[in-house]
Amino acid sequence: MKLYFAPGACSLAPHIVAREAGIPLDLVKVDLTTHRLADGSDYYDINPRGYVPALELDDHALLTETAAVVPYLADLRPASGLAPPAGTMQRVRFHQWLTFIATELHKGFVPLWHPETARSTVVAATRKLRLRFDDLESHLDRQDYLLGKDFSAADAYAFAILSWTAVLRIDMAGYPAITAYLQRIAARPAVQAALQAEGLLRAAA
Ligand SMILES: N[C@@H](CCC(=O)N[C@@H](CS)C(=O)NCC(=O)O)C(=O)O
Repeated sequence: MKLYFAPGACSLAPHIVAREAGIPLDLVKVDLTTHRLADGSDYYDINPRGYVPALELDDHALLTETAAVVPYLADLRPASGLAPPAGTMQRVRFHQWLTFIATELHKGFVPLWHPETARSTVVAATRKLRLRFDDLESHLDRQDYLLGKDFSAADAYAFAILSWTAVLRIDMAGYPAITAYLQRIAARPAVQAALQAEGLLRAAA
């Protein structure tokens, strides 16, 4: 399987899940400015939508949409416990979180990435994100992970997206539970390995 990714993008979520589940992946880096691969080939020829993540299966089928790719990978290794079994209420909660992350957090950040976004739009988008952070903060104040005491694939997605607060220098001082949550996830060996592979860890001095 091949994962088309960009360092620190939402593709970090399936990357972490694959490492947590012990699924080997070929990582293929996409330059999201030029939409080209390292060998110069046009990424639009692989994924006409132009975005990452895209997961190419061994039969060359292409899967996109983080909220679909993440559970797909988790379900390949049920014993990993990264996704609750189908038909359970926890599974419903799992999809509820994946959708919340995709639509309320992931897409909520989009205006903040573009330098040309009007100041008023940045203010409105940040205000909306903070409302979502407030909600998440009270949830994570009561439990270590989104689904309870155990890490799941939804946490990998939340980690990838919430890590953007550091890159965008969003003040998280009012969110100690979210901050501790991100630190807890960052400390996981599989997460460290994914960050290392994406070139996101500073080399030790
Ligand atoms: N609907 C897609 C959106 C993925 C997405 O927004 N990817 C961003 C990086 S986090 C991207 O590749 N942007 C570049 C582009 O759209 O050309 C998903 O949920 O996976």
